[in-house]
Amino acid sequence: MIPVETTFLMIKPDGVQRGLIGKVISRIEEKGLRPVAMKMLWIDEETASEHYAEHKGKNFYEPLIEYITSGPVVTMALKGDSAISIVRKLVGDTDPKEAPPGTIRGDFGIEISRNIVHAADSEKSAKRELDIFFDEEHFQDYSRVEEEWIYE
Ligand code: FUP
Repeated sequence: MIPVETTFLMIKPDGVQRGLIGKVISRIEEKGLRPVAMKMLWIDEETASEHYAEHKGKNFYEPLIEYITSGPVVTMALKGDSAISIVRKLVGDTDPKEAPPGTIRGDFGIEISRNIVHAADSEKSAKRELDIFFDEEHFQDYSRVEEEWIYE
């Protein structure tokens, strides 16, 4: 059976400011993943600290919170076969210097503290992060006509 998953992706403030929203979404769509929820918002400190709770106390935590709350972001839920690992591969390594060309961070970024996008790294974090940013009513239940040509 195909392991259909829903993952969480965020275009961070630098991605929005640099006009990369369309390019990031294009890569997701072209790969064949289905956006099932999408929202633009300006994250407050409380939500930022919940989202990045695992990094609290680390030396990059304060600048990270400042960065993620510095402007609007675009959040989305993406559904498809193995969506979590596929999106992590499309996004590339955390440090854009290490991320290979062809990945979002590899093509558009240089510094780790300005790495354009966030993507959930496991089933557990996908669920946790989707719960932070979306309610049940935000998810759209549909399929794309081309899916019968993407999946066998
Ligand atoms: P990722 O899952 O790829 O977003 O990476 P992490 O959860 O490990 O880190 C979250 C964010 O913290 C990264 F997107 C960038 C920032 N970070 C730094 O600024 N410096 C570091 O040394 C590690 C992470």
